[in-house]
Amino acid sequence: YVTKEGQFSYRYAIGLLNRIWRNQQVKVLVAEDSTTSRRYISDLLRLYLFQVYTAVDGQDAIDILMQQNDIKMLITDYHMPNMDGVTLVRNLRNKYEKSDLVIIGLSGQGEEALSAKFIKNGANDFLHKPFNREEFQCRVMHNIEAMEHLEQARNVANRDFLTGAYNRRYFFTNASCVHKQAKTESSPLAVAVLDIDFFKKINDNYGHDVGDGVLKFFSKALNDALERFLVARAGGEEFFVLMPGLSNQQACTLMDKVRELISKSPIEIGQNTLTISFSTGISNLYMDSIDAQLKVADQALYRAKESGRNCVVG
Ligand code: GH3
Ligand code: MG
Ligand code: MG
Ligand code: MG
Ligand code: MG
Repeated sequence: YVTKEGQFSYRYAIGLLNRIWRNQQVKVLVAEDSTTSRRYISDLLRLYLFQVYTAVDGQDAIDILMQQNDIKMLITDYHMPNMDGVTLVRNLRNKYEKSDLVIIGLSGQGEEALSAKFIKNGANDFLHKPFNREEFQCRVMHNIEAMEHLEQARNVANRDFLTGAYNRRYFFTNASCVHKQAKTESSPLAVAVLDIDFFKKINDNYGHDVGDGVLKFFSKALNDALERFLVARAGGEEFFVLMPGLSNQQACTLMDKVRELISKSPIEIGQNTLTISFSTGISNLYMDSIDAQLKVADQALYRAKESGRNCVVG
């Protein structure tokens, strides 16, 4: 990679290639009413392999963001009919954090005050038009990288390393908010504690790696079956599920379907094919805290184990 100034940087080139390779997964939306500008910006982004979407004004941008829920970056002009760029940013920040959607505002020559306005209303960055190609690319890459670093940090803090499921910390932070809200609204909130049956035997018979594989399978199966709800690995082979809006009976019915589905799914790990079962305890009581509610669910789980496992007790 040779820069315009003729300098060669091996590290920079490798970093850039890596970045471009990963850009293929990144969706970027360009909101710009001028056809020429829109095409120019889109072409620059496509050169770096981004998946590009375009909008002609603020409202159009909002509609596209709703349809494509995994757009990572928005590059928006200021002057647009119906809704200007700054209003768009202000509206979007009610829904998206800076680390969920990167927004870069574009302001024209002699409109320096606009950049500040963009930032104050929640944009991550801004560019003055007409911009230098290299500056544009550097800003875009830099902002995408910054977002990915934040995402990584968030995952390390909130997710379990082995299964990728939410961890205990994330569960309690979320569950206590949901619990408080359910109490104020007097709406039902079911909590389930799940524990794989005779998991120790799987480790003993097949080895720890297969045990790990089973945990990954279990975590994915739960998340797929219960995608509306928060599933977290509480520790070891124990998981929590938070089900706002469900009564005890509804939660038992749902968890029993999941129990049946998982206990009938063959798990293939290396040369081995095995099946597992799990027991579930559910509680749906207005207790003082989520901890108190989990304690009751845990007692129900104990009864499920006592009564022969592979069942739901609520
Ligand atoms: P029960 O039906 O009563 O729940 O029996 P169990 O064997 O599932 O329960 P027990 O608590 O006796 O054993 C749990 C085992 O889970 C013991 C521990 O070594 C294993 N374990 C905990 N975390 C991990 C892990 O991350 N990976 C693997 N492979 N095993 C784990
Ligand atoms: Mg314009
Ligand atoms: Mg146990
Ligand atoms: Mg167990
Ligand atoms: Mg256990």
